[in-house]
Amino acid sequence: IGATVLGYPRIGPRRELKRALERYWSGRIDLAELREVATGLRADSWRELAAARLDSVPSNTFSYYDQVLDAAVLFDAIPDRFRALGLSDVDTYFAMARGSGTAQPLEMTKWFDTNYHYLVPELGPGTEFRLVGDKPVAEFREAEALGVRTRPVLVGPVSFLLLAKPDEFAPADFRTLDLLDGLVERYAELLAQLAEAGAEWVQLDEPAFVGDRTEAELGALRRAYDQLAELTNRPKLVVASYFGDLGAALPVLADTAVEAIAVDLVSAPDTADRIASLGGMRAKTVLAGVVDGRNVWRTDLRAALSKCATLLGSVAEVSVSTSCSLLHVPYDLDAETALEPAVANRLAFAKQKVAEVALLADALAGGQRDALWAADNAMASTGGATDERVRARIAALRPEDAKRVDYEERAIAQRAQLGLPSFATTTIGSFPQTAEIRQARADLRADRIDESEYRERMRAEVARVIRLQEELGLDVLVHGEPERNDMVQYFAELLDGFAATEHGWVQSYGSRCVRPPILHGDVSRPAAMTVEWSGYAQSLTTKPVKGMLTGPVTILAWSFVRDDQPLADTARQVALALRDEVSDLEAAGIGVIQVDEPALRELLPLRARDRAEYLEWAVESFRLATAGAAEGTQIHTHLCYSEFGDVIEAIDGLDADVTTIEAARSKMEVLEDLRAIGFRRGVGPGVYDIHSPLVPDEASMAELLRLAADAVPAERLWANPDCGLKTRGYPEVEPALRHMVGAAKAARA
Ligand code: THG
Ligand code: ZN
Repeated sequence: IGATVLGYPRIGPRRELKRALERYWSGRIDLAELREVATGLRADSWRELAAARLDSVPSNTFSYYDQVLDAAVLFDAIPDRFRALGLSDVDTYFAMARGSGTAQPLEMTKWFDTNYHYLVPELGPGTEFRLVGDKPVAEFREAEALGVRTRPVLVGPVSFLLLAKPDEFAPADFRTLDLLDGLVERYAELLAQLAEAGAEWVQLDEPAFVGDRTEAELGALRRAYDQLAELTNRPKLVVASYFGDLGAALPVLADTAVEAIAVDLVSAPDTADRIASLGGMRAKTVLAGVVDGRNVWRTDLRAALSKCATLLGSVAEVSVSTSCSLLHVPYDLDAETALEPAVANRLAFAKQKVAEVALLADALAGGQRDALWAADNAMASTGGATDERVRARIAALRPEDAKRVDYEERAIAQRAQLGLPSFATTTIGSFPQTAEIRQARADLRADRIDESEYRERMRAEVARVIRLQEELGLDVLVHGEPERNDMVQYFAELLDGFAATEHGWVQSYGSRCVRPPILHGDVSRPAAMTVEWSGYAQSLTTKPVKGMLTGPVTILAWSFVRDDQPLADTARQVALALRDEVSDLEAAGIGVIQVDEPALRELLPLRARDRAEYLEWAVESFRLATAGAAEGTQIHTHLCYSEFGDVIEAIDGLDADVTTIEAARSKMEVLEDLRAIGFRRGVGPGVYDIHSPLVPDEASMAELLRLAADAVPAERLWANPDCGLKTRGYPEVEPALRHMVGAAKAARA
């Protein structure tokens, strides 16, 4: 294979696909126009990759929404509620992704430990896979017509089943893996079609095997690839893994007759040694993932080359590759014009990483190495800028800096200070981002208004949101966060040690993108970040206003983070900056402060053996950020986007006075987990699902509160929505909050 990448971004260098999708959904363009945009983006990528001298160019890495959804539709795993809509193929596909009428969309969940979300296929004992689509074959032919011979990429059959879930009708003993044999037969059919179309190689992604797997699951992997390898009419197979080490799955795959295995040597460098000691690998090609596919740093080319070289001699062929698909990084560093040269010089986005792969493959094949050394030497420095004051402060930390006085004592001080009722009502922080707010931000960016006009508009919005909350009768108010674009980007722009990009968009799900900030040096806080807004809001009301901060783990999870020091060290620096913000908020009269950690679960290591260490620094950094608060200051935290059962002890360890958590959809199951570990502090199990446009009625929320009161004493219960209201509109939010306040009153009575 020589030089390749496991996948490429697809949203478009200027988010062309995002715009086309949203126009198609709103009826402003037709399917032909959407297809034209997609065809153009695919052609551009293939040509670019071929011109960069990759020996093998991936195809079928394009998707209109998500590659797991693509696979489900390809094999006809379409739940009846979507078939019943009677829509065209493409609109059925979008209905599965986004819902339609009363048909709830497929569940969306995090793709391993990344900020990408995939759609969860729903399968049952009655699911009969049929090869009904031709996307991989059609895209292979499309590239052939452009003169590019590609390697179609598919989610592998075993990971597909492990990423899916039983549908609502499946019996309790149904396992999605029960469907393996039927699915493998369909993959065999597809492989035959691809071979006939002229594909020399096909890549099957099996990332599920970098997590802990049972013997039965490893057995399924063995069976699937024994069957596929045995086929006579098929292309050569690469089984790709990423985001970690294959562990016990490596010898399993080594013993099958697949031709190649792709391994992530960035997150699991020791895999190279394990490969050398496995006899089964001698006849195989190894795709050595030495160029980091999910972070933005330039590769240390000398180190990468010697890593590849250690494999020479113990396997049949070594190809140079990325550690995972480049889907997780922005397109092109050259599009950035405002980055400081000292930072830009350390970076590589997708296009630059492709060039690194090609350079490494050349050097490995014994070709010119001058270019390689020149590129390496041009890197200004390998590490981030250090700030001696930050270092000294961290060195001087003592264990008691992460400890508050006992909760019971704090609760007494807070009761005296805040005097809140049981079932106290609050919101999670953000109010709807209206068209006016977005317009003001766009006007500021385009210099149509100046900074002071922008601030005036935001203050007017804060005042409006405060008046609304007073009228609704909420107990703890928020300023509504109109001034924030994104809960991580906003803080990164105000902290030293971070850089922002102009075009560095990365797909989060479907047409939605984020622009992760780049954390490149020691982090510090040049000035207060939120005090002006929270202080202004507090000046307008006698009710307590809750200050709103994003926690250290979430700031790291949703940024590109320096890789020259342990994450725990970086987290501590961010925590200290937040600690100073907490103290400034207190000085400005803010007595309730929320520090959000929605990504606490997301960064949980994929293997159980690594989890305790992660949770220790994650919890410590939260405590460091919050433990400087006075005992009368009430610290809240908010968690969402995940099921929290497996980090429940860590949530307890955060020692927040109040924890608000997504619970409406799971009928308060999280309360059982909290009760089981003897959680004794304040809890706000979200009583309404903000992801749905439906306005919940008072009775249903009162019922949820009563349910909650069976698990947690009423005086420690809060009534709140299950997440921020940023993506909703006022026509839903106002009545929903009115009903929620009514439900709390009913529960009190
Ligand atoms: N911020 C960041 N990451 C996140 C979330 C977030 N990951 C998980 C979760 N929330 C869901 N993800 C998203 C990501 C993007 C958007 C909504 C939810 C979104 N993006 C705008 C778009 O694509 O149109 C762009 C926003 C902007 O202009 O900055 O709506 O909250 N970091
Ligand atoms: Zn949330």
